[in-house]
Amino acid sequence: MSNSHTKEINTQIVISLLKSHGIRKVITSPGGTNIAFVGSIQKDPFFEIYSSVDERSAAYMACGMAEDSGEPVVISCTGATAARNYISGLTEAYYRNLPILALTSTQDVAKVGHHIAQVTDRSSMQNDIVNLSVTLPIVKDDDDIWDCEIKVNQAILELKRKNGGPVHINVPTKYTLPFENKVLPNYRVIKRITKQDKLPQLEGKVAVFIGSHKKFTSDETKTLDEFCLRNNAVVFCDHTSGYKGKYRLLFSLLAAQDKMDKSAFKPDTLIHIGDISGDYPTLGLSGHKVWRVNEDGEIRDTFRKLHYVFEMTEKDFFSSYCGGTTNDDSYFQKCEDRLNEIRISIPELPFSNIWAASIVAPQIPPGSTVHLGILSSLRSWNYFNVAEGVHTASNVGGFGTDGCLSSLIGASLNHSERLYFCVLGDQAFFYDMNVMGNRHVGNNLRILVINNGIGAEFKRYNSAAAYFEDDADEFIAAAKHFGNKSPLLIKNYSENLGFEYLSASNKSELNNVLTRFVNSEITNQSMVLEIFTDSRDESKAIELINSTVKESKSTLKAGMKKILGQSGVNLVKQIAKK
Ligand SMILES: Cc1ncc(C[n+]2csc(CCOP(=O)(O)OP(=O)(O)O)c2C)c(N)n1
Ligand SMILES: [Mg+2]
Repeated sequence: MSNSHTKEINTQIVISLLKSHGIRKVITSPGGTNIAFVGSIQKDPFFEIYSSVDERSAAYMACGMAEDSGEPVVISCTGATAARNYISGLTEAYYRNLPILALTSTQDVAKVGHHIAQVTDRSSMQNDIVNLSVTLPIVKDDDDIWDCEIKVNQAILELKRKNGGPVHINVPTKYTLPFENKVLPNYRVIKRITKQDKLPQLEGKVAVFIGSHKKFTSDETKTLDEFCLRNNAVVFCDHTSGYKGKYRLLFSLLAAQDKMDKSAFKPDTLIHIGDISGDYPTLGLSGHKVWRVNEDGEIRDTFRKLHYVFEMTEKDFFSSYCGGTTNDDSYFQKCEDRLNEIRISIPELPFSNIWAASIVAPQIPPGSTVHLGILSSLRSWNYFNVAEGVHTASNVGGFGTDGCLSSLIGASLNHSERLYFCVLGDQAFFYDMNVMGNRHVGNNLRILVINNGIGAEFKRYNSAAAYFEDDADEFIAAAKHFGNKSPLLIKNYSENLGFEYLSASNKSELNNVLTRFVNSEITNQSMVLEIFTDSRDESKAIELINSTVKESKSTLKAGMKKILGQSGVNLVKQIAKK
């Protein structure tokens, strides 16, 4: 019985992370729902445990203990009205920034409101009792484990954040018995590093992943370039990342390869900066450990591998790691060489958004801006570079099909002497077309509409909707709306609003009108270029470009073995046979 612990994983995670963060002091109050926690720690010499029947008193004892020792103190109580009695002590802690972790146990929160004895609703907190309140799930799968790890780390880190203060974790139990004698598993610890802290050492191959990002200043670019030079690092970018420095790799083309072993290109440490990214393929190349750098200091675990969050500016972070003397750029060279090899091997693609991107992207005049519609257009253009001096953007904050043209036009009003391009699908165009009639619209717009008469995103060979084949057309991909690829609808609408209209239904027609469309001079009228494609060709083009590299089965197997080990390979084989 000595030192045995609960099988309930949510509580295991709390205990494991209390230990990892060095939190020892606990004041428990008697009850049934906190048996999982108290029964697990009561014989554990790591913890220093006190008992208090009165929860109000426990919370005030914690105030005194935390103030006197400078250490965080955990208070643990059960359901019924127990947690209500923490309120006065937590109020004291809140106004004095005392690090108290109120761990309130409960039956399954789904029972709230169903006249179940002892189940009370803890879903709303008074404004001035804790700085953060989280409720853990009962763990049923890996997603629940992840949810618990993040919430518990967040709560524990909040105890000391800024001036520090009380936090609340609500943890449900199923009264699971028996307890186990096995060693308590380790769960992922996330640490927050500020400018005052000692910085951890960078390990292994280093890549920087930039999500959508504000434009980089030349000073910021210089600092990131210096960081890469000193650490043999690379920068994974897409058209929303804004970085144009020396170590930029527009990596989607390599990352999207379905039949390639990409393990050699994965970093050991990935530095994550910027916001949301639509570069799905590169998001899959995260390597082993992720460090997030952002002044907001928030735990944003995009890759589910976060180990540190650096609450500081990117410039402070990157310049702090420029001490070394390495001048090695072998990682960058290796990535760039492979990327270039793939680029020149791209097979002949059918007439499609991707094919259009391959010929339009390189011809966008420097000094222009390009707005890319989500998801197909951004993905298509992420395979290809644009000239230096072309600014690219996409509405990846909310990934709406609804505002691409409006955002373009808003941007274009800033500089009437600059060209603003946009690439978007038919559904996105028809959604937002009224803005083309806005009276402020100038003659600096070039709008490329990929009209495939459907949400081709849902006709992709690797989309979940592919399961339904043609049955996806009517409602999932919403085919045949808006004139069903009418050759006149967009033409008449744009011309009546004073736009010049161009169109193409195949490669040679597009080649014929392209010079006009990418003319670097501002002409008298803004332009619309509508291209008519077929969603089957759209899907085929993605499939073809994603299998530009065709590695032999044995190379792939060797790569898989490197990542998964022999037992992992066997497991994959078994699953594949089913
Ligand atoms: C406001 C909004 N509604 C729905 C969606 C879901 N959605 C994502 S892509 C897409 C289809 C877009 O079709 P289209 O603009 O024709 O581009 P295509 O995929 O055909 O290139 C839809 C409906 C969304 N992202 N935003
Ligand atoms: Mg479409």
